[in-house]
Amino acid sequence: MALGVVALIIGASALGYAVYLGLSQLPSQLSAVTVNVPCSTSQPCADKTIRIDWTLDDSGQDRYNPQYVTVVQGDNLTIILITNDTTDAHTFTINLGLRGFSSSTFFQLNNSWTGLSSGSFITAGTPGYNLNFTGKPDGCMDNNGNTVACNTHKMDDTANGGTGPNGDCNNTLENPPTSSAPPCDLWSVGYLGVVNTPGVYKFFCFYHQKGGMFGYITVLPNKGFSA
Ligand SMILES: [Cu+2]
Repeated sequence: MALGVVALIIGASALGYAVYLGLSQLPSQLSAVTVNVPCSTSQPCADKTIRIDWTLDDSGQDRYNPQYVTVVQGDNLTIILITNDTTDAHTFTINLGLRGFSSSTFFQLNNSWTGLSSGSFITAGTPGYNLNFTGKPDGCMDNNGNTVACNTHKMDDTANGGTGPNGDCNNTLENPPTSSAPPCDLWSVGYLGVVNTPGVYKFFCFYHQKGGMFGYITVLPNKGFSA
């Protein structure tokens, strides 16, 4: 009996987790968290700048920090993607369903500087595969899903032996990466805009999604929001 109850609890939580990870709709557990803040698309609840760092987890895998972000329906979001990797390029890519757009529409920041690599999760010969980017990043998309010039910046790292704000990252691919070059401090900023559709939305790195570099933005329902 006790075993059965435990199994039931484990089963139920496993299901809840699967639902949470798999759907872009709000999990039932979170629907109860509905807030009531009067705001609209033209008068957002709050302006929130979300800083997303690239990091490595305990086993050396590429990850985002934070991986989970919670905002309120009607918040006005700006995303900063900061990557300080020695070898690999990273993106912040998210479906624009949280702004009420179709599932084929994406917002994307791209920190793929000259000299970086797409890494080992992209198959050679398929889009995005590049072991040594030779130009500044492209493929960025704005908050309406339109292609825009990437506004990626590189820190002036000359004092640390780097190549300066316009130089290459100088991280020639080694396998495994053992580059002694300094990490390449990159950042880009994108205006994501007012999130008007509650749900759980996955954001991911185009190059490392298969390796687990993804996270979720939860948009809590807001009774006080009007379009
Ligand atoms: Cu990545």
